[in-house]
Amino acid sequence: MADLDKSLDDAGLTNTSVREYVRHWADFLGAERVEVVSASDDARLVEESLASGEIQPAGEGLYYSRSYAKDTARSEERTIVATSRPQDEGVYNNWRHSDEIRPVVEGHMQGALAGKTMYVIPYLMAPLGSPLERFAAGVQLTDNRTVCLHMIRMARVGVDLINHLADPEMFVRAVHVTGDLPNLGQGTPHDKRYFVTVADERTILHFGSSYGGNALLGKIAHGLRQAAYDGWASREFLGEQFMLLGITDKETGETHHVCGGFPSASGKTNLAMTLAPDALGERYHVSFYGDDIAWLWVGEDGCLYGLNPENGVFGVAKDTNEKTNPTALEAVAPGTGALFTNIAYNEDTHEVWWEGRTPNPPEDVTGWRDWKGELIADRNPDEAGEPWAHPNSRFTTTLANVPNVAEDFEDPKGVKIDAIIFGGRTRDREPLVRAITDLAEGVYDGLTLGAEATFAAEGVEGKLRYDPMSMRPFMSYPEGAYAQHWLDIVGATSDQPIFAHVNWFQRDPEDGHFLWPGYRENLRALLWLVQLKKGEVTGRQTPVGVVPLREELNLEGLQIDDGDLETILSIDVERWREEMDHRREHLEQFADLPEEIWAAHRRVAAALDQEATVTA
Ligand code: OXD
Ligand code: MN
Repeated sequence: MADLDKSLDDAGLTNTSVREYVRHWADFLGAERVEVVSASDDARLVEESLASGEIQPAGEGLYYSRSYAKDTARSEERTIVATSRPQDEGVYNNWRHSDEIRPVVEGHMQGALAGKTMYVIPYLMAPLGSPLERFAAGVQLTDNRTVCLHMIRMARVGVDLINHLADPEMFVRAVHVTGDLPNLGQGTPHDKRYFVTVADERTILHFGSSYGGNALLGKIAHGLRQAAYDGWASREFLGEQFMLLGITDKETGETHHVCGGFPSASGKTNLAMTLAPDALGERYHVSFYGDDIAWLWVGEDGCLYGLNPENGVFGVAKDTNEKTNPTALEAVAPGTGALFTNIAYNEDTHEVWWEGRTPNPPEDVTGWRDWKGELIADRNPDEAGEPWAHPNSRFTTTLANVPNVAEDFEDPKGVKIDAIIFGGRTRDREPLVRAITDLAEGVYDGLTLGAEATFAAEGVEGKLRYDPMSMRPFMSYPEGAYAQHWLDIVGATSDQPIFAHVNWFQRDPEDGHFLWPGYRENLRALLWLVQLKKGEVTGRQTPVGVVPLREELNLEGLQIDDGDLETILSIDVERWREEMDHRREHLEQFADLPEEIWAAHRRVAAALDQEATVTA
């Protein structure tokens, strides 16, 4: 491309390593034009995207886009972690040798941008100046303008961010090509999609999708897979699919920070964005840091620190409403610049709707189209019950739009982490909260995290689908080494965070009602956990951790049945003993699991056996 240098000069891109990388790929992909994108280009890119019909207006400063119907979710089967080291193969990382897979994905990409613009998106995952800054830089190349709009909302984007890197070579090379979506054979034996992270080369090659989870390379591929690998290879940090929030006690002025992992459909975003329950709102304020990713490291003072490397929220729209997540609604209100994907859209009024937004869809269907673009009014009677929005429809909005975003959310120092929680949707066995002070038992608990399979296709109804630390789809190196890395990082702290397992989803076995009201009330369990960490309450030791005494839980203003409360604060020893066999089988898959983890498993199992004998 003759005028490439001129484009890069005009954009002020001075990092010569980045320029070389851009040149190589512009040639290889056959791009006709190259355009470097900064966040300040947003308004212009929005105008262009509206003009071309790639996005549509959805109210003042709100936008809507629809994806190709077979391209609406991450594809785990097509996602690969590649390196040149066979010993990097784990159970979940779908490892391939980079020599074998690189040519395949590059083969699909070669020449794919003929006649097209290649956008260059320099970004940082993590605020400028953080101790992990050198792992944060990346440059995404993409053929997709809507992806640029998402990236501007989800990451810190700008040429200035990569011109002055401490090591100009050290940026993630993130190449995204959408591909010819109707002709990629999605889900067939001839599937052409490949989502590859070449972790030891810090290179991401994604071909065949424009869906956020596959196409916003800063987020999952860099922020999670690559970061987890970097954190391990450098021995410096953990990159986890965790939310992060702060709880301020307005009486004492103290703030405590809680982060944690939840398998999908277990309420992570709602918890991350929660507010205090009304009855406790005068005393406590909850602040939002992040809903999806946390990077954790040990600070010079020996405490564990955490930050959210993202700059936005890519949240599931379904079931977001005033009760489940009022802050999310504010974060996508008019004027926020939010971008919706695959919800229902009214082409006359520019309104949007998704299942769960209100109990029923709009009564007057005039102008409404479903996520596939079909007019609702044209539906046959047998399609009447079909959802208007895709179940994985999304909103994309920047962190700064979240009304309770923490004042220090951009502080590069990160925040001190007081507690690490795990929680999967479980109908029985798991109490409201059980705290774990022992490091190996805490890591063991994370490794045996799971959520109940909800669809027959996913497994036996009610049986746990294990999702270690909620990282199953993002694991980039072997699980045994992952467990050891956790023991090493958290073990290097002098003031170790407390671990806990939470569950908002226990049900009455007879009538199925939820035993705990959930949503904003969940803060009560976290308040207790913070108090336990501070030694203000003692709880009751059980074989699987410390559970609250009922008088220790702050229940002010909450109506809850006594029997329900008793159940969610007790341990069903027999159900737990059944679970232990499944846990052992699950852990047995992992090579080189540290002996400390096995010892933790045996201790918990022995304590349960002991309890069973005492109560028999
Ligand atoms: C995910 C996401 O797929 O955060 O987990 O989008
Ligand atoms: Mn996620």
